[in-house]
Amino acid sequence: MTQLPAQDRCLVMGVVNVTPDSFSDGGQWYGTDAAIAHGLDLAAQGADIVDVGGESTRPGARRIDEAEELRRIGPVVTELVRAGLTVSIDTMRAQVAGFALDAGAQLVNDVSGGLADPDIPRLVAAAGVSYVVVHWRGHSRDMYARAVYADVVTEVRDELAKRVDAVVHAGVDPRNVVLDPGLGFGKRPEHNWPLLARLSELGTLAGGTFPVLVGASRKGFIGKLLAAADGTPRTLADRDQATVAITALAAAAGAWCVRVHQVPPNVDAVRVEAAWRQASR
Ligand code: PMM
Repeated sequence: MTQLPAQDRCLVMGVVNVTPDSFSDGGQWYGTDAAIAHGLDLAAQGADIVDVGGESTRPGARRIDEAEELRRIGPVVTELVRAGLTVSIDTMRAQVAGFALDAGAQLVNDVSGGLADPDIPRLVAAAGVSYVVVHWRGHSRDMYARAVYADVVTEVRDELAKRVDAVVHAGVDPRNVVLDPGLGFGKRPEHNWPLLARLSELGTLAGGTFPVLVGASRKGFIGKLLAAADGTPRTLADRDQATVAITALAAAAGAWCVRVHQVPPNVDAVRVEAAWRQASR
């Protein structure tokens, strides 16, 4: 893979949500200055990549318009690239991806895998950057209506394979494709665990082998697993330890990168996993 940091360990992508309403850290880094400072902090804490997003995809979220998304991410992407960070743009819109690529972003993270805006793959192809193709069945507003699976791992693999065919057909170099099972996107808690448990199968499909990105950080299925005796989900702030556990297990299963909100303990986890793996050679 070109242009992205190369490490002999799973990479860590830090999340910069420039949104007032993301489920995981809604509003905390909403203003331009706060978001830039947060991105710089994440990089200083060891994030290999920072992922900048301006549109919340929380369950039930309604879309914002393109001008608003651009207004949110524009100065943040520009400033973080200028500071020398490896920047990923988290968007489902070609205009937004195009802006970020012109500003120097090195990765497009499209949670719709090219389904929401079919112009994204062409842009990615022209820029020659990496493209995260996430498994997705539709917008957040009513995504649970589509969370129906007979065999979630097989269906996610088959649907991702179709997306890989489509984006490669649109010109994306297969060597630049990264796959993501899309934890929580049109998936109920019980759908996410088999995808994690069989992570090593997800990267091999459509006749190729692809790096896999895992975005489990603070998600609802962790909150449900760790719910109190009365069923109250574990609070967002107290899901980071379990996120770190998933990071270690995902790295051991061969994940290329984990997307997380709290960087330091996840960097420790991938370093532990790398030392463990190297010692076993
Ligand atoms: N999850 C969210 C947003 N972007 N991108 C990728 N590649 N994979 C994910 O699982 C993913 C994502 C939603 O979480 P957030 O509100 O914490 O950003």
